[in-house]
Amino acid sequence: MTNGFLRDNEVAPELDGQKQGRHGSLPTRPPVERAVLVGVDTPNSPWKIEDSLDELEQLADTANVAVVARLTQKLDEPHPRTFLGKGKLEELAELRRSTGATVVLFDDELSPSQERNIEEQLGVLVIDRTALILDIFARRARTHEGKLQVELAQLEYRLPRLTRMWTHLSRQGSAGGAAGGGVGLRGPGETQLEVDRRQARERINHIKTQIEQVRKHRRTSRDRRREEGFPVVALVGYTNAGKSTLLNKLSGATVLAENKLFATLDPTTRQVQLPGGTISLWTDTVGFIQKLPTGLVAAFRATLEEIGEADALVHVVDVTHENAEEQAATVRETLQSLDAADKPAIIALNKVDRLAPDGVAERPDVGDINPDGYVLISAEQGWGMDELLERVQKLVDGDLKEVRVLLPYANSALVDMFHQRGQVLEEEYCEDGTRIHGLIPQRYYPDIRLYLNSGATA
Ligand SMILES: Nc1nc2c(ncn2[C@@H]2O[C@H](COP(=O)(O)OP(=O)(O)OP(=O)(O)O)[C@@H](O)[C@H]2O)c(=O)[nH]1
Ligand SMILES: [Mg+2]
Repeated sequence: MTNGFLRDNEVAPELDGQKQGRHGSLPTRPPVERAVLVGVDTPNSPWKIEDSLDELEQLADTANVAVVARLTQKLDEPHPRTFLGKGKLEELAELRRSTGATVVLFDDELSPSQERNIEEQLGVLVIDRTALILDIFARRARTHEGKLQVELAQLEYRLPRLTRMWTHLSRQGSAGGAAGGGVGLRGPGETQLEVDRRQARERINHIKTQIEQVRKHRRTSRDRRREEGFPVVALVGYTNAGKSTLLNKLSGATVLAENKLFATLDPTTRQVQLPGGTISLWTDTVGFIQKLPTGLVAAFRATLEEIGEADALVHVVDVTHENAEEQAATVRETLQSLDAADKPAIIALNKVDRLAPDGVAERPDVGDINPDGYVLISAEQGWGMDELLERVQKLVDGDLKEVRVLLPYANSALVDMFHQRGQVLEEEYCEDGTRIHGLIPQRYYPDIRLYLNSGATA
């Protein structure tokens, strides 16, 4: 199914389909791979190594891989050839043997040659964080666009690594995954390798063209939404923060929400009515994660354009997570890389139902992305929803603008709007309509522009 590194295609397709259910959740089945996790602790990494490995373990769990051991090394910088130091690599080989692990997961992206060197020494499959995330993405993608994006990212990731894959496959064929045999077998595979490279490049170009088409289509539907004047709110945040749960609560949607990383991959948009009566469109998007390689962010650019086009952002933070601050920082950085850091934004501190009664006072400093306020919410319990929506309404309404208008009686809805959403300072009923002097939110300015009456006083 995933065309991935990890053996998930051992499940019969009909069983797989059955268990996916209507939300497309992943079937739970016994893990087929056993992994050792490996992390390098460098001075400039913002996360504690154990926290980062905890997250890697969650990723492994999501990919249905059981973790049997961990290994870390403190280094000023990773070793250019083998990522770990020589002694540590030997220790890893021993640990791998004694635990019977079938795969070794590295917490950072490895260069193709590092991967090859480590694999040669260990004799088992070596997977880095990027490949693991790609594997999960491949399982999660449901829409045509999502699948295209994942396939493109996978192909681009694999192209420089094709030699290594061939070595691995040859080994599997000859010695059942045991070390040895790789070097000798590389010769006959060489021509095939060239063919594969060319095919991969052709496929990459083909997918790029297709993605461009989907993108155009998306742009058209976004333009239409814009013409219809619905403000667009994008839910952003770290994976597992509760974005989908929030969208479900607010809109009655049934987006898959579960305690797994990257539950959401394809964006979903639903209508949410704001307190002032405005219909807004909320888009739930892929969650962010630390060490998400720039290549992968780029692959999701089309999807993330939804964020770029949004009128306002709601940054959902799992305030109960030990690394809430680090997670929020990652989200800020990712938004910066998407040029979306100065959009009007509200920070929704979620899962407050899990905090001890006095826990709110200890809430972590999650910084801000141009914040227009913090709201404490529980998406699951529905707490804080009114306040959140009230703030979003203010955000999409924009600043107040002073105007003098003469609104025709035939257009009484505009008078109502003025009273509900703006502030009426003076009002007078005249022969040809209602004269109003007052303040209205920026957002409604286009509606009344026709009736501006600059000279006369109300
Ligand atoms: N206790 C509690 N749990 C919550 C709350 N909101 C979400 N959760 C749980 O947190 C987990 C993740 O929720 P999701 O809504 O899937 O998170 P997400 O941000 O959409 O995650 P991705 O799609 O993976 O990026 C689920 O198990 C939810 O039930 C909340 O307010 N309180
Ligand atoms: Mg989600």
